[in-house]
Amino acid sequence: MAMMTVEIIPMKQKIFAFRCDDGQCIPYDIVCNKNPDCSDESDEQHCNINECRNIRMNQCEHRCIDTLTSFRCECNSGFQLMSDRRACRGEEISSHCDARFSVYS
Ligand SMILES: [Ca+2]
Ligand SMILES: [Ca+2]
Repeated sequence: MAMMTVEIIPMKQKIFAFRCDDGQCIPYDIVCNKNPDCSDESDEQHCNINECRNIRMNQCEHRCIDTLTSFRCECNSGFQLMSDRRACRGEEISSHCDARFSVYS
């Protein structure tokens, strides 16, 4: 008889789903498991590459978040990611000042 398994499914399986290039959604934990689960096999492409280690690959202006098959850029608080998914724009904090360059006379 089948046991109820709902209670022991790790939270991440409920939250994260991977969208294949063809639009199909699969659980995140079968991405990059060396078995093609997307009909177009897009879940097994670009696996195990940390684009965030190479600034030339990610070109994120602020922060880079490595994901299994790709990566994404994030911006520091107060900044918004631009439509190129790389650059960040936002309000400069006007009081920002580096104390090392202060001049006392
Ligand atoms: Ca897979
Ligand atoms: Ca990656």
